[in-house]
Amino acid sequence: LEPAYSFMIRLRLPGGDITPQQWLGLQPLLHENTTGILKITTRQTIQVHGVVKSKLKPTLQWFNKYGLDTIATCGDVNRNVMAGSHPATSAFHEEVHAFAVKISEYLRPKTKAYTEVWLDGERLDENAESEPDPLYQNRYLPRKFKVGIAIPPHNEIDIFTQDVGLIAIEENGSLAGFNVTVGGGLGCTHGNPVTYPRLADMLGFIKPDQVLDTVWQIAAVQRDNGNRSDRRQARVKYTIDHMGLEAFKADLESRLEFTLAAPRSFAFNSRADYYGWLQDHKNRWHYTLFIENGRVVDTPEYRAKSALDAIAASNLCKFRLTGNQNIMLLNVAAEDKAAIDTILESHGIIKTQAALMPIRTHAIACVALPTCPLALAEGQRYLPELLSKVEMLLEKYALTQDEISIRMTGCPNGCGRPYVAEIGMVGRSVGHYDLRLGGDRLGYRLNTVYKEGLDESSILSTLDSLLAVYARERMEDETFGDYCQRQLFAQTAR
Ligand code: SRM
Ligand code: SF4
Repeated sequence: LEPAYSFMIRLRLPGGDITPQQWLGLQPLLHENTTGILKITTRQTIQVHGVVKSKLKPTLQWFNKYGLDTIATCGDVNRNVMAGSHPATSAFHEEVHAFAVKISEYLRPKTKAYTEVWLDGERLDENAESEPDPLYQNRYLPRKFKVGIAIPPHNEIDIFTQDVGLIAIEENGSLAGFNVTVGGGLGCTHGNPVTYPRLADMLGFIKPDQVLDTVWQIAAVQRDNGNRSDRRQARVKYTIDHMGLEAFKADLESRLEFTLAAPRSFAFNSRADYYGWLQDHKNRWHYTLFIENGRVVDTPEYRAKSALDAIAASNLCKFRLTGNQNIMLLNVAAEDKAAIDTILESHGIIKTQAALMPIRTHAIACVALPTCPLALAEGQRYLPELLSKVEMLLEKYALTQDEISIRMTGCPNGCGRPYVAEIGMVGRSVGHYDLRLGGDRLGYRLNTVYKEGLDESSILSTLDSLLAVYARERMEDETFGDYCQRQLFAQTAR
């Protein structure tokens, strides 16, 4: 006998793409081997929980049958590569989005252990030397490593929170290259000031054919310089703060056959998903479906899971997961829109989604309790309920259409990226959160702790007072985050 271990499993889905066939293929497995709930994560992939040890191997074999794997979705390696999801953001969206798969493959650990252990692949000779891996060698990276690609003007992936960010730059209607950012990261520990959330620095500009080398070599700089004795100081952000940005860049350029050019100009104008139908430059249609905190479930009014299963069965579109934990129905031909609309309508999606306030559809919460072993407080199980009370405050002050970004995590690790929200709530203990305010709407600025360890009534009374004055005194087009920054923190920042 041994303890009843059960596992969370995450798929590798660079850029969030999953085919309808793969989606359908996962469904019987969900019921047989997991808690039955498919969870869309903040890095555009899928997690399942509750896989008991004896079901691990059959589950991974099942994934393999549908061309899916879980390689490098956890551990000190390059994680799921994110990329702005909406094709309507740019005429060269597809060209840029494709880099997610290329980077994921290029930085994927080359070991065949996955095949050997889980897929009954050919066993390695016991006496063989360890498998060579040019990037991870025999030691992997000091810590997890995250790469994201933003396609302006949309910053859905929160580019400045990624270890490595690539911002696509358009010039004369085509892709000129990418601005490269380094050193974003959010995790920290309560009471440990040497850990902190940090926004990335701008490193320079590269051409499209320099992307793979650049990202690979940044990982190599981190491999060789990152802190291997203290995991709390091991992310790229600390390596940069320790070495200095110039030294980090010099080390990188000494490994490349080119130097980085000066960064080019760009601007973001949105970060939340564009819900409903939107047409792209090729006249294809795309529908974004709201999935609260990424949990794909049916409720009586909003039968999202059944709708998605029916749409997958119709095979009229592709599926793409977004960095805001939602799902897109991609590449719908004009003549197929009506069929999809019928499914969406009959499952309550269109009507219910249209009635939701933007504060809810733009919110993010991490998994937290009961499955996350690091959770100090609730996340996705609680935010929807709290939001109903915040919505009453918005009604009181005629702010129901304000697109305030609110994010909650059950601990300071930052899985729901709460440090770049206008209202961030970070769990301290059961029922208590640090209330962080003053982030901007687009992800350019970190928020600041306003009050520590608040319970629900204190969160609501604090927001009540602030929203009352915001509604009355805000400047034209001023967002709640900018208002809080100006009123609450401008003095301390000076
Ligand atoms: Fe995360 C650890 C869930 C995105 C920072 N994260 C965890 C673990 C695996 C807990 C653990 O180590 O045992 C959580 C699993 C909970 C569960 O029960 O499923 C967990 N993280 C998640 C997800 C599922 C949150 C969600 O609700 O969507 C996201 C999965 C992403 C994916 O598909 O790969 C998730 N995690 C993030 C992000 C956001 C992002 O990547 O854009 C961050 C902040 C950005 C960053 O990395 O700095 C994040 N997770 C962490 C950290 C803190 C890392 C640090 O530098 O300190 C940990 C703890 C750790 O690594 O020691 C962690
Ligand atoms: Fe768990 Fe903390 Fe991440 Fe939430 S933020 S999923 S509580 S590690």
